[in-house]
Amino acid sequence: MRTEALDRVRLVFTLFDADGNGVIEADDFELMAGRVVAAVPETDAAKRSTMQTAFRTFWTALADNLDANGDGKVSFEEFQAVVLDPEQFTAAIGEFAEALTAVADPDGDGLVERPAFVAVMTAIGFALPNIHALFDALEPVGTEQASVPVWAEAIKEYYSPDAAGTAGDLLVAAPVV
Ligand SMILES: [Ca+2]
Ligand SMILES: [Ca+2]
Repeated sequence: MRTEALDRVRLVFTLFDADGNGVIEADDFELMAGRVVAAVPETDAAKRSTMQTAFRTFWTALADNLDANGDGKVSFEEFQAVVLDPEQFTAAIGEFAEALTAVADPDGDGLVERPAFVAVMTAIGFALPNIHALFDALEPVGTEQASVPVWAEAIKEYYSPDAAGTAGDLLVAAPVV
């Protein structure tokens, strides 16, 4: 496994453990979905509902594949297996990425404005300087809008164990002050 992938796994585990109790559970995904919905209040009910479903599907895929001892919780030790067999999560991650980015694009024009991008990524738990660095990497210079499909691809790539030097690594990098 690449170091970059392990760093991402560590960060993703921390983010997914939304209530910070040290394990990932169904409640964490409900909490995260609620935060994202609150971050983009202008998004319509259909997109919200699709996103909530995608978050639940993602949790189910994680639990089915990673909860080795069947206690309904995914510990960090269990979670590390995500990078050993990422293909099992490709479909769930794809659905998650599409639904999450759609919520940040309420008018559905395929572009996300910086404030909506920042609101959603902050709701997920990323650090502000890293969020802006990722937006700058995705955005055609000076437009203050990024492509929603390019963002969704960056999310999918983020989970790839062999990827290095990806835009998503900007989320792991130490915040630039
Ligand atoms: Ca938790
Ligand atoms: Ca477990």
